[in-house]
Amino acid sequence: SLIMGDFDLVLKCWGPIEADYPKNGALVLIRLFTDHPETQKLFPKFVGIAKGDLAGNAAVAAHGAVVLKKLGELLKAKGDHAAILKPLATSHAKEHKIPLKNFKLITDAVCKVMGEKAALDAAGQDALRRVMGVVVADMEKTYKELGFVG
Ligand code: CLN
Repeated sequence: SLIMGDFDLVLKCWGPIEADYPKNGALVLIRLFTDHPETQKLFPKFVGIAKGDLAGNAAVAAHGAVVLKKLGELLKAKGDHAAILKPLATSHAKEHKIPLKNFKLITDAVCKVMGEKAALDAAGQDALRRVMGVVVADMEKTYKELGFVG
């Protein structure tokens, strides 16, 4: 299907990302916090970190690695991701209280970092946006079941 080709297009460029999850994860979070400063406030553990200190912060790199590792699992599941996505949607709705629109913002940050560090071209970035569109639509079902208005 079209979406299956999309997963493959992104996975083709995943190697350089996977090779250093902490470094690339930090780049994604720093890009997100730079482009959309309000998103940094969604992380209680990152609120106090000054812009200039983000790059050298071990906790930022550690969390960036956690995010990219989970994104890698999602991509490799190629849409068969209910078992991965349900707990992720549940924690982000109930514990972290994250409105869904923020997943679009981090998708843009991943596109930029993959473009720069993994040669994900414009078609690949469009594929990643479609993939994340499916992911977020599936998360929305869980958000609604939980009564969280993302
Ligand atoms: Fe997230 C924690 C994966 C986007 C805010 N996030 C986690 C954990 C992940 C994870 C695994 C730890 C386990 C858990 O709580 O569940 N997050 C992802 C993935 C994406 C993602 C994959 C999208 C690609 N997360 C987001 C944002 C949102 C956010 C939409 C704000 C901006 S980007 N996530 C959190 C917060 C935590 C968290 C606040 C808890 C961090 C902590 O205090 O340890």
